[in-house]
Amino acid sequence: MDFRNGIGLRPLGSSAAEFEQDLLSNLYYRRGTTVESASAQDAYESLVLTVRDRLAARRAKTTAAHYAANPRWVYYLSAEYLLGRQLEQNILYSGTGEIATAALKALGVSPEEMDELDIEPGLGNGGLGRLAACLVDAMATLDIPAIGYGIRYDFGIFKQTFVDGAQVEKPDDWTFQGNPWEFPAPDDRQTVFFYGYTSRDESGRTKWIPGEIVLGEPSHMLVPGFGTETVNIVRLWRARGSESSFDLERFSAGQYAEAVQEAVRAENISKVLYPDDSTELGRELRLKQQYFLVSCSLRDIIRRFRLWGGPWTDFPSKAVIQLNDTHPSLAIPELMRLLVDEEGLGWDEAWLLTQRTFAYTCHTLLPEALETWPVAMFERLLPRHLEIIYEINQRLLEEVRSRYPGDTDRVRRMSLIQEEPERRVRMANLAVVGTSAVNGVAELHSKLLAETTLHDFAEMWPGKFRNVTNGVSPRRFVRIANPALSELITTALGDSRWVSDLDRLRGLERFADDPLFLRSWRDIKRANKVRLGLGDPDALMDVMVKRFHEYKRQQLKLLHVITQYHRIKDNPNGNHVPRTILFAGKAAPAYHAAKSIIKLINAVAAAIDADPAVARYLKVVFPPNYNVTLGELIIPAADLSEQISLAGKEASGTGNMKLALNGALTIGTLDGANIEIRDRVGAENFFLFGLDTPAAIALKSSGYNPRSYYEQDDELRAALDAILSGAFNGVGKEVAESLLHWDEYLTLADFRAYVECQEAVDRAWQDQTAWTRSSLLNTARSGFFSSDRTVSDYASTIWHVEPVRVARD
Ligand code: NBG
Repeated sequence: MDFRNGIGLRPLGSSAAEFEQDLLSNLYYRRGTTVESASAQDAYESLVLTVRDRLAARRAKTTAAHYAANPRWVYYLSAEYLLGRQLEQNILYSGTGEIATAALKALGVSPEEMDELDIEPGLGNGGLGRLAACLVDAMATLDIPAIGYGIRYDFGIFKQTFVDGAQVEKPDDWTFQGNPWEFPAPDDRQTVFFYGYTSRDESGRTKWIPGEIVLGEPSHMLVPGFGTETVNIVRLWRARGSESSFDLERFSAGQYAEAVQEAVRAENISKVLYPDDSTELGRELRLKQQYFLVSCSLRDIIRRFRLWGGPWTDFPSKAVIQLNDTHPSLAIPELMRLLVDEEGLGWDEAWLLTQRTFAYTCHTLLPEALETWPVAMFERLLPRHLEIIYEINQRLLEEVRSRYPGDTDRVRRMSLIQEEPERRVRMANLAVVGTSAVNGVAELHSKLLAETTLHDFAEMWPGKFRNVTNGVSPRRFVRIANPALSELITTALGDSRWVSDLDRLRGLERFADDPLFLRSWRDIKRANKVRLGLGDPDALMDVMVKRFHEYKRQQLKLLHVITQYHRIKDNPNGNHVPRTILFAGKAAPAYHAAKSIIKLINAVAAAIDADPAVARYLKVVFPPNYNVTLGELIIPAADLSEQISLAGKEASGTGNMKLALNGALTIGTLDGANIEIRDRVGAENFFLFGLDTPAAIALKSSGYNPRSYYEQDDELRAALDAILSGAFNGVGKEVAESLLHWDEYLTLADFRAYVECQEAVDRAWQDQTAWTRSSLLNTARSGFFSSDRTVSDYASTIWHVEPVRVARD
């Protein structure tokens, strides 16, 4: 292999003329068409190739620099990536914006038309997948040698449509037109085993004799750094049958389905992203996906390790593997299997290497969201891994017994195997035991993890636990999403260094009392509302965008909307602050309670629209199919950011950060990263309400009775009664019933405090100068929430990696 990659290549020009020349060459030679007959798709793909080539040249230089440095690499394993559209990002990162726009004129198309053809790869569900994308962006920006590994699902997160207000899911065939951004690398394909049995040879070594063999074929997408030459990659695996999986004999005999069944079974592994981000689906195919990702990626990591040679003892100093939640935690027994069974290392040595190589990020607190798998399924699908897990467990429990003699309850809790009601493997316990660092994703979350969900482990190994507060990409969510604001910030600060050094936003504080500046700030917010095109741009834009989950409490927001509706109806000539309430987000297809809430929101929106006396002051909009692209339009237009989860339930939230950075004021509980946002932007620029975590726990354990709130609060009762009486087209009675009888997430308990806090929002809105000042201060003081800061925290406290700079030409 030649690692002087890229050296000696003809450099790609940086002038408009050269870009245009390359664009036309791509049109002729790669698309096989001409300017006269090119379709929009032809133009788009030629443009992609022209931009991509410029990044590919940097990629080659990056590879060469990395190879020479032989550094410790970060391998980020994640079942999900929500990368967002690539075109605008890659044009920005390659610095080709102006020359691309000029060149497109030659083809008679606009950059906006091209963006419309750029399909977002929806390979994730929500915050966890988008966080993975923000982290790989930051790793490249900080020149950290890294690869993100994931799955190239044929179908990403479903497309959400509404039929009579109800969510209906449509498949997301995101590669229908192909994906011009990716580089297939079939020569790096890997072989993955499933099922079968184990046996021991004469020397006592275990061998796994598989029952099914599947191929994993990688392709990668480029992950450029901003303001640097580094281009990293995400490598995504796609499952396929082996060469012999097509049965020609059967095909010839007319048994068409049977002829391809083996290949179809293999390909199903990477067919769909599971549309579920909090609860375990309990399906074998999902476990198969997880093992598929892990097995392909580890073999690839080892292949790369071997390029340099070196003994296994060096492995942890060349690779740190970050597990994004428990989905890839099978990597722990898989590395043990490779080291012990295939490489012949002793258990103890292999275990030390394994622990030193892995680190684990936990993204939840909900116990029901911690993955477990039935032992019986494991035994069938991954017989050798189950043996290894038993061995790890035996050693773990020995240690627990010797540290805490007689504490059988603790042994039961810490075991990797849950015994009742069904034997299951606890993946979070495995991930904690098999790694050297475990982190939560916000201060409160990390604290609660150590005190509750993972308490026994934190007590036994306190040094393993830490916090790394999440962050978001300032490129994606400010520079690209909000170009007008970015320009204003750059002008105010004198340069654009803030884009990769977000603490510089602090410099905006000097303008907090400058009326002209505040005027421009407000004008941009208004223009962003016009760009979004939903609701009156002079109304307060009140935004709740996130997955639908009862703990996030969209139902609380909705009860406030109904209350506001009633107040306006009762007093149509009152002094009401006009608001547009924007909801967006998807519910897991099998999550009926969340889908009922969606349907009810749409019904309430329709009732309000139909009532002209109310519609002047209140409008509810619910654009379907929330994704990164839609988020980039909505977030810059928001005045108010709704972060109203029950305290102690939202691990972090990252939408809260994106909104604050774009100058929205938060109304929120003391949950997740809200706490840190409030600490930074200042309590006077944040609308706080509701129970805190200890109060929520105390209320629950004292025997919470939601009905007492209903009985004592007239407005709450009126809102729930309206739903129960069928006022919204008869929709949503089950939502109200469930709140009255159960209300798992204390919605009714927080209702009054929330409504009063919304009154404070209305009062604050009346003074536009003060509001705009707060908006500016939210942006100025949110620099901490850059994913660059998150990645440098990981790099210094967990990964212990150094940047490798790629020289400019
Ligand atoms: C989610 C949390 C969010 C958090 C993201 C990213 C899962 C399992 N967890 O609060 O619910 O912001 O992870 O850390 O999807």
